[in-house]
Amino acid sequence: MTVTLNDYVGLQPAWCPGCGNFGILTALKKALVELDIYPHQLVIVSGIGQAGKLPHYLKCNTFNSLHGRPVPVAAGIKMANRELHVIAVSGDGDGYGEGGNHWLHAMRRNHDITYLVHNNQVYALTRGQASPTSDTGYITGTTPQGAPQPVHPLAIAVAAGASFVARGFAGDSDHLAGLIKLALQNRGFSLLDILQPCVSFNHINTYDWYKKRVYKLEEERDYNPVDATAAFEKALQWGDRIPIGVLYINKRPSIEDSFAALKHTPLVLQKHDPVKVNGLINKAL
Ligand SMILES: Cc1ncc(C[n+]2csc(CCOP(=O)(O)OP(=O)(O)O)c2C)c(N)n1
Ligand code: SF4
Ligand SMILES: [Mg+2]
Repeated sequence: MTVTLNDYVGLQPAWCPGCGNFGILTALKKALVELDIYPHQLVIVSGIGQAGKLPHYLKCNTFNSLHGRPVPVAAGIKMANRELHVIAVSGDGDGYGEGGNHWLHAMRRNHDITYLVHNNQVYALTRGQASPTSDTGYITGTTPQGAPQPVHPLAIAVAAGASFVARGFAGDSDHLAGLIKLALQNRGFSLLDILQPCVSFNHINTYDWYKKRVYKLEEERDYNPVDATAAFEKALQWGDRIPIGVLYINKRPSIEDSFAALKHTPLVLQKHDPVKVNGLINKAL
């Protein structure tokens, strides 16, 4: 038996018609089916926002955490049971704003999780305020004089030593599915920033706006994603041309690989000895 798209059918999405999140949901399901990952082998953890609703629309193990908090929950799940595939899902506000500190240190520690960030450059659920990735000068109710300069999430990821850094576009779900597959296959922290048009609140960064600018890195013959300096340069590129594809690969042991206690048996299957645990706690006090 193999996994089919039907195995993943969840609730009916409540996103606006035309929302970029649909392209991401389609790509994710395609990637899971092509990798033959069964719903019971997968946990998707999300935060709060339009992106945070994604796990509701799939039938698998899910955990809807707090705003900005999916990464620590996902990291804990992976530490407890490294046999599971663990995906964390955020919006740009959830991931790079409220959850920025968790994101930064999870990349540095190299937790073996895949992080999908639906980047619509706006706080969509709360009706259109500026987010950390809103372009300079972007006017909203909270930024009447225009937003300050945005963060460059991929540059931060390269600097923090994430082991896989990529960008996809919700308007090209086949290409995006390929990137999700690569992210899931990487053993370590995989950041996949996804350009996701919000048709209701972001009337600047539209499908057309992105389509005119995105280009695929794999079509650049001499681009080498293991070169950190080249990756950093690409990660800062934003404006007339925006690269999508795999920007950076930094093969190194994940934190789970570094713990001797996790090497052979997942923590969840190990025998719990309360006497030993109490002894350790008393020693630490
Ligand atoms: C601690 C906390 N602060 C603020 C909020 C209100 N809030 C809910 S969603 C959201 C922004 C979501 O933006 P983003 O993460 O970009 O997701 P999107 O809706 O754009 O997908 C905010 C500020 C909250 N729920 N919890
Ligand atoms: S408000 Fe924007 S992000 Fe939210 S469902 Fe509608 S189009 Fe999508
Ligand atoms: Mg957003």
